[in-house]
Amino acid sequence: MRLFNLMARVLLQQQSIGLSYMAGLLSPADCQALIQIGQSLLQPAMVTDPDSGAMRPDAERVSEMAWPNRAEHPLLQSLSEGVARLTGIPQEHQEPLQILHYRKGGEYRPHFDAFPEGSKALEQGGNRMATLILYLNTPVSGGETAFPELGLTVAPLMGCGVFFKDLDKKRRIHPLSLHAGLPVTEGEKWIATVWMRGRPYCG
Ligand SMILES: O=C(O)CCC(=O)C(=O)O
Repeated sequence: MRLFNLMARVLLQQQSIGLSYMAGLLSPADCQALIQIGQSLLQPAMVTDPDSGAMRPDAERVSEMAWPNRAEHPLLQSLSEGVARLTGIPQEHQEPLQILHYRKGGEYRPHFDAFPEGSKALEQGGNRMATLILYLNTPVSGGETAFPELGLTVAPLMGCGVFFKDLDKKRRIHPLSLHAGLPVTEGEKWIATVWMRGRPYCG
């Protein structure tokens, strides 16, 4: 993988879902700027309903989210180009970057990012093939991203990120990609998530 910041380095890899946990992807200034963009647009977090493809609230997801328009923020444009270079997945396959804010107690319970067969959401560019979670701050405690089927937990450290594949070789939901944002036990947590589809995104 090519990293979008020359200072970045891979800290941990896990072959079965092509997971890479990387440090130094974003500078502290970029993290702060992304948080500021998010702060101005926050709304209660929702999920993509697999049946309808529309957004809806979900008790599994206790956080607030922002979906900023890439065209309005040069930083989001360069981040999107960097993500395409990093992952080797064309920029057009990316869903718009999502900024998430968890307060103390906030969490995202175990879930898959890919959609089940027959889901209406698949019409928006095929399934989610990969996820990149970027950590924009370091919570005081808690807020790790856990992969329960892999027995793996990665720390939410400012500027770090975790990339993994959501589908297996037969393009079915990869059972090992189950993941969760563990409860933030002190402080707050900010992340930016990029989901990449199998074809150009048309949501
Ligand atoms: O907050 C986290 O660490 C996980 C976020 C997540 O699972 C997602 O955005 O799909």
